[in-house]
Amino acid sequence: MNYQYLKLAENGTICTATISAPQSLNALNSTILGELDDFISHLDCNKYRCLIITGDGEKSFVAGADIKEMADLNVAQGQTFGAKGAMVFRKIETLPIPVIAAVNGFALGGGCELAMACDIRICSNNARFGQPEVGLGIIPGFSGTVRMARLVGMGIAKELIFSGRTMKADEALRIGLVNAVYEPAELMAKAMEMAEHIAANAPIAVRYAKQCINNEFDMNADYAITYESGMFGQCFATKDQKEGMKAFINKSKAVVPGE
Ligand code: CO8
Repeated sequence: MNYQYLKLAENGTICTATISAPQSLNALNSTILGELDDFISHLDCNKYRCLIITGDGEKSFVAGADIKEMADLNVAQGQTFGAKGAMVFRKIETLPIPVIAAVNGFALGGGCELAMACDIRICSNNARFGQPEVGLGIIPGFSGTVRMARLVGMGIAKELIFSGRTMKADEALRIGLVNAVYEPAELMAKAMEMAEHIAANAPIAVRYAKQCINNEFDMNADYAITYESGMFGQCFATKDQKEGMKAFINKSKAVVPGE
């Protein structure tokens, strides 16, 4: 896969996708959204066990959707652009394998929304998060009003989105928007370490766990508990479960075949 704005790298079973449009601080134009869509749609989730998404350079993860491209849109075009971003981000959120956002600077507007569509967020101490859309006369349009409240609670989400203010990494950590903060030079190594840790586990079990957490979020507790029981049962159809438990009982190290 060769893209203009997306740099891809692989390290064993870990894939890293770097959004690269440094002249606009990696702002998302429709070409980049199209490339992300193509990449996510074709990613081999049997080969890779974890995906890391980051931005090129030390200054910015993604500084938002491309304001220059949006400036002259009409209502229908605005809706189409919003829906395109939302659709791509939903594909990321529901990708079978875990996705880590390594936020290496500005994550504003669509950039914060992209990070929130990932399963886990870690960031550098120079990262800045925010949904500044209302200052531009728009609202978050790539599902920020949906995911922010779910991640940090409705009161904090409303304050952040209504004020449009930018938040530093330590506050993002405090409110639970990110899991950990690192020195900029350490960020990618830490993301890789986390990805390798995840990838060392039984991949089908990790997928089922992601599927459960995503799908159960909107279910009532009774449905959710039943759904989890069903998925739990499915684990016993895997070789990984047989190998993993046999290794525990034999006091040996589990080598899970991923089947
Ligand atoms: N879109 C387009 N270009 C951008 C963007 C952006 N979001 N952000 C930065 N750039 C460009 C700048 O215009 C500048 O280009 P040029 O050199 O040609 O003038 C270049 O990147 C460097 O930026 P700055 O000179 O501004 O760099 P600073 O270090 O001074 O400032 C900031 C960095 C604070 C990040 C500043 O660039 C900024 O405020 N950027 C905009 C942030 C923003 O408002 N993001 C939200 C955009 S709206 C959005 O994401 C909505 C998502 C949902 C869309 C739904 C569609 C309907």
